[in-house]
Amino acid sequence: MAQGEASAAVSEARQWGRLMEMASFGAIPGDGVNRACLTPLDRAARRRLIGWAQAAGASISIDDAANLWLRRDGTDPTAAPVLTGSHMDTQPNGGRFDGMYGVIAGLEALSALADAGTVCRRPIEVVAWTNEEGGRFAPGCMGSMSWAGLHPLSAWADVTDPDGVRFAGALAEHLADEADLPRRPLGSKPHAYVEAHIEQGPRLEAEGVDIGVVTGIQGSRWFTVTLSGETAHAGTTPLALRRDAVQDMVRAIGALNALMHDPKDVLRFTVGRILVEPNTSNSVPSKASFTVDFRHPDPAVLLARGDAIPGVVQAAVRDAGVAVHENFHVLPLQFDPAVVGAVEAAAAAEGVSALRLPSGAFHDAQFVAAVCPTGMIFVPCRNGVSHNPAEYATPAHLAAGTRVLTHTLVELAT
Ligand code: HGY
Ligand code: MN
Ligand code: MN
Repeated sequence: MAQGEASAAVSEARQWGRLMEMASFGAIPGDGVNRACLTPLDRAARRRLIGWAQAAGASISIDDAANLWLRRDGTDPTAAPVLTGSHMDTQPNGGRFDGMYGVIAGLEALSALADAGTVCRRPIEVVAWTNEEGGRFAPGCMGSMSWAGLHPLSAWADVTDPDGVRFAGALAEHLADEADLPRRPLGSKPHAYVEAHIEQGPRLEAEGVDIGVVTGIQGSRWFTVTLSGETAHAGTTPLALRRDAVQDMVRAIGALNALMHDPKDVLRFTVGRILVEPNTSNSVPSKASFTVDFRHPDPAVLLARGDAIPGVVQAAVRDAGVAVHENFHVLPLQFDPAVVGAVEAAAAAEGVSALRLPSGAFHDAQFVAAVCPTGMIFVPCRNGVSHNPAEYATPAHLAAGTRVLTHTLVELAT
């Protein structure tokens, strides 16, 4: 049977070697990786991926969002392709597997199909989505959201990175550097999408299970809160006369902690990035901004508590001006039952243990699901750690995930 022949051709060693080579593009101490989107490091890693893909007989293309596409033709060129993939960009203090595993697993599936001489009816495509992490340019998932027609690329043109580089400029520079690659339109209609990813949580490892059959993804909302006060001399200005942006930031975060309190510990609330101006020890801060990353699996809670954020901040602040801007908003999602079932059946056929679970992390799959039936495959990661150089998954678990992915792709491409 084609599914079994192709998955049997998956090479654990080849996949692990490619993952370790990819980790060298932006390696940081502790086995970590810092490879932001639309950078020379990102482009070097993409060129390496393209070389491997071409050796496996795939054709290459990119779209206006710089999403990178690797295609294995099928017997029916008119058939909608089956799609897999993930992202190549990392957190600034990231690991070797978040995102990259799903791209390399897709490449390994193409390599295994080539080795097995398996040609499916439908084409199979692997995509590396642009800027999933949102670490350099917020929000994340710009490549998949624009591809899905959910958000125009132009809306993010003036978003800047920490060095003040505009997204539009970085994208234009990237596309110019990759002008030799065939360009394809932004947007397409695949038959289905399946993304492989490390779990980024502890459950599979704790229960000794090989595969996560992902049922859906919780909702996420991102905000930036900016407080505008007045700078003054730290030694001469009485506190009663100050408009201290940092003191009001502390009041605002304290009030948000109260709003987001959840004794069941289901709700996720994170203040991850803080910027202060003029950021010197002896000047009263005139400006403070902080990010809010708020997540919940229940849409009612996500909407009610998220909508309350501006009012809670406004009520808590005493002296500074306040601006609250929401730049990312995605509701909880359930994946397509047929794709979830195909993943579960593939795990059984491959003889590996599996359990159904939701994803706490967001993924490009959350936006691809607006276009076609979508599902995900998780593999265990050590102690559930991710967004951390210590992120680790074993070669055997990664290969089992890729065999299940390959089996699922062939099943869907028949
Ligand atoms: O933040 C997330 O959930 C994803 O890992 N970028
Ligand atoms: Mn990821
Ligand atoms: Mn991530």
